[in-house]
Amino acid sequence: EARERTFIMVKPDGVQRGLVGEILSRFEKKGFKLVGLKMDQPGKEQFEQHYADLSSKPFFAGLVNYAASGPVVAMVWEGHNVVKTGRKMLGATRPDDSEPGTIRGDLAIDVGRNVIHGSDSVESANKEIALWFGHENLVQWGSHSNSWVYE
Ligand code: YYY
Ligand code: MG
Repeated sequence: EARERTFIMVKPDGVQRGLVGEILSRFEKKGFKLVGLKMDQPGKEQFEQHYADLSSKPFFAGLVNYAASGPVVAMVWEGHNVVKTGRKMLGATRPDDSEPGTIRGDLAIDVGRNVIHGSDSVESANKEIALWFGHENLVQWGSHSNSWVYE
């Protein structure tokens, strides 16, 4: 059956701070299936597209500079309700509004260094997956855990 997909990215601060394994592990342990993974350092143009909806915000230029300032780790995770659940796992945009137990609540302090990106809707996820991977480049595989994760 077709399951939902979301785009998750460890931003440059998360990579520099050695948080890639921790973040990947949270999604993996939850039971979601990894179907795309790459380290990348694209130019600012890609982040201008990725964050196009925010182009009129005062923090846009700083956000794009920061995002392009070092390597990121991009992932696509698949599973039931993964977009909404992924956002819950991230926490709020502002780490000081994020509950302990969430990625930003546990691992970040500043909104401008909040370590991770996650798609905010299925529609955004589809756009972001197309931009970063291309849907045809994701890996389709059968997880042996499937029948132990889903009833
Ligand atoms: O989806 P999410 O990352 O939680 O927040 P967005 O509203 O899409 O903003 C993207 C990104 O921009 C956010 O993760 C940090 C940064 N940002 C900021 O630096 N200052 C703000 N007031 C709001 C967002
Ligand atoms: Mg967003």
